Amino acid sequence: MKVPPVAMTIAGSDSSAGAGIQADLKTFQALGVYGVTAVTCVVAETPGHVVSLHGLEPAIVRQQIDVLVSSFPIGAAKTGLLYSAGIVSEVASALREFAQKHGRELPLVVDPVMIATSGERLLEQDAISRYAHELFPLAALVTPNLDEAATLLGEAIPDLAAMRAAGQRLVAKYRVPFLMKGGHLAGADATDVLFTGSEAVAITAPFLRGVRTHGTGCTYSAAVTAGLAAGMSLEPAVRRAKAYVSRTIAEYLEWETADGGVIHALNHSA
Ligand code: PXL
Repeated sequence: MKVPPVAMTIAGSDSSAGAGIQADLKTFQALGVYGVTAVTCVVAETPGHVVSLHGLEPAIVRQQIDVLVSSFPIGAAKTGLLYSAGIVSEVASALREFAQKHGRELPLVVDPVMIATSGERLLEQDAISRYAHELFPLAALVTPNLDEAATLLGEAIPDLAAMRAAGQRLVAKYRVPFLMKGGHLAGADATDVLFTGSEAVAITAPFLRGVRTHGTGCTYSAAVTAGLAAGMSLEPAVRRAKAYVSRTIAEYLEWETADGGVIHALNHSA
């Protein structure tokens, strides 16, 4: 008999399986954690193109969370694409109720997914302020990329110095740890900075050119969640997650399409 750690993802379904709950489950599995899912929306897409996005009723998302937390010994959870303001509030309410009932918070990684790597908007505009007021206070870690951090602060983040300043401000404002993901700052390295309030720790890996990296954000936050579910503390969980994501990118998968293009995917067996 085996008793693996359990992690819950609350996120959208990506038909191409590179991002969303599919990426989360592959990541949990690869890191020895059993994953359970609360689906928020269904996205019909290929890695470069979102065709349609259909959100579920907040009550349906709530039912999935409630049935999971009342049966599985969930060690940590993450949120990915939450789609609407109503879902953000419902998720926050379910997690607050969990904390009240159990006398402890469920370690929560909040990946504030707003825009796809391909540029399409995924989150309704009015959901952003709900994140700040309702979900961030419950987080063990928030993992914005530079575009998401810029949206949260209302200003551009053009370089590493601006990223460091932005991280300090986000931590001071919301009083929870932030992992600022600098992968979009094209340079020789992909540098992220973990802000815990007392400290700012840079975490770096070589930047790999020419790979279409749909799903890296989901994979990264899922890998951190897997670490927390297994009892790791925050910084080691983030360092291991960064190494995991880098591996899935370095050993990427590739197919040719009928029209002569290529599709890339992260390799979770790497
Ligand atoms: O990569 C962001 C993302 C997250 N979640 C879902 C997605 C996407 C990108 O397309 O479809 C469900």
